[in-house]
Amino acid sequence: MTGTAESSAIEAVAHALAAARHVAVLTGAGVSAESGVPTFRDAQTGLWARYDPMKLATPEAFLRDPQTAWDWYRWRRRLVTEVKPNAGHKAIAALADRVPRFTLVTQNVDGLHQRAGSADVIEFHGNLFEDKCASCDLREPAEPSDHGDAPPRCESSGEVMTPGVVLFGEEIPKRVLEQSQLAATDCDVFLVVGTSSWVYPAAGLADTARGFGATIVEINTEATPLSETADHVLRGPSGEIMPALLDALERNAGVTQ
Ligand code: BJW
Repeated sequence: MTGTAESSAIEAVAHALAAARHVAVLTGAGVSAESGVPTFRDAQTGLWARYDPMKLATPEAFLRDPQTAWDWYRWRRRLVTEVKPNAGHKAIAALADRVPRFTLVTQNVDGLHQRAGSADVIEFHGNLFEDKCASCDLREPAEPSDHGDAPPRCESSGEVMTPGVVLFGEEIPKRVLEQSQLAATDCDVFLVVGTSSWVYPAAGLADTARGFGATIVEINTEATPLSETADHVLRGPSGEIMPALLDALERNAGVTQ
């Protein structure tokens, strides 16, 4: 049991999960923090201490200084290949098998949910291991390359490519947005795990879910704009809270069988 969230709050959420027909989960960078992937708020470490990640994740950064933007994304690609999914990712993957219907929407681009065993993950902000051309829409798997290598250019348009992620000011792919909104309107419990709930339209999914009657649960180490309105707030690291929730759900199932 985690020493942070109240055990009564964990039991209450487990109870809601046990009764749910459809559980939807929205995750953010905090879920990968315990694997060693810095969050956006914490990302100004070491080599990158001088840079604001929120400014690097923009089309303007790629226009102004593509080399620096690419060096940052290549550094992150390398980092992510060197880390492993943590107990939070694994508990989310296991939760999918404990409820009748399950949807996982992640803002993360690191592929760690899939490596933990989650299937059909909706990648709201795309995937770090693709390159895309903003000019002709060509997408291709990322070539392994190093810090300092020239930014990749599209073989069709000749333009500098960007990683296959959704940068600030870019549109969320239509199908991804529709699938996520559909899950938010249909679920009975909406878990919001390890996200600052600042970045839209992802942050708006909790409002949609609430509007359609879902129980909203926030799992986060810190307060966020969602904390005030969530039905339950489980304060603590997702690598502790998610396994504790899963255990409580199993106990609940044992009692009701
Ligand atoms: C833990 C933990 C542990 C730590 N356990 N927890 C409405 C109002 C105002 C502005 C807008 C609006 N609608 C749209 C906008 C503009 C903008 C926006 O939202 N700006 C805000 C900053 C205000 N949105 C956009 O630009 C979006 N596009 C758009 O709206 O397009 C419209 C359009 C229409 C038609 C034509 C064209 C356009 C796109 C947003 C794309 C965001 N992209 C990024 C980069 C992705 C690629 C990459 O990874 O590099 O996505 S930015 C960055 O933020 C990344 C993340 O996915 C996203 C969210 O961050 P996240 O995951 O919440 O991380 P952090 O670091 O912020 O928080 C971590 C949390 O974890 C913290 O709360 C910690 O406490 C917690 N934590 N350890 C549990 N162990």
